[in-house]
Amino acid sequence: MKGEHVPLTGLHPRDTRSDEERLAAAEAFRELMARRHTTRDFSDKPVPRGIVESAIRTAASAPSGANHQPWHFCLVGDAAVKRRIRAAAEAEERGFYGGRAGEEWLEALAPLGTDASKPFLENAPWLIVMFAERKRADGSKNYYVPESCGIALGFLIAGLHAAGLATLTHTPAPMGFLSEELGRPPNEKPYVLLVTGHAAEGATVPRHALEKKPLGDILSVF
Ligand code: IYR
Repeated sequence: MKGEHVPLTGLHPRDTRSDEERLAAAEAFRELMARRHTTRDFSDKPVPRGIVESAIRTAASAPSGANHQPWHFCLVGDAAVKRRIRAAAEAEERGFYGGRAGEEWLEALAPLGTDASKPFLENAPWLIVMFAERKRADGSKNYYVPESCGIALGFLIAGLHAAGLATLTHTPAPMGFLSEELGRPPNEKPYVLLVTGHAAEGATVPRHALEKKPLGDILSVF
């Protein structure tokens, strides 16, 4: 049975802007997002929790399969918890860089210059650990979980970037230690560890990361 419907009160469909204004708005947003760069050089300058919570609310507004919102966010600012997360992540990463990754993967990572050392897990003021809810707490199904979480993560990164904060999408593999450290239930799987805070003075990014494919390479219009 179809549930109750209410009028659409968002921007649409009464947005009266011209197509020129729409293009200008799309371009302004594109330019804002084009200035986002993943960084691994974080300052330890504190960031008020409210700013990060606002971006998490943006993430939580994302579309999701059957609107089940199959995610949970753990916001970690506590130094001792960050220290334990760093130690566990670096232990996994030493295994990864020490052989588990395989040659092809390590070659792909070479331009980024990453290694098993993850000081930002302690320096940055906030770690946001996003969990994907594979099933609901009562055992019932969720739908399109990775897709839903990916969209929400995109919103989260955009929200933090709009607030002038840098982010690093970190996925130590495997990430099971995060469930343990943060006491999350078995129906949730760690999805990503997003590091956020101010970029350090003199932060750098790999030139390789600035090379985005031109539209002609990624778009086919029919
Ligand atoms: N998780 C590792 C390896 C890594 C993998 C990919 I794919 C990257 O784009 C970057 C890093 C690490 O965080 O170092």
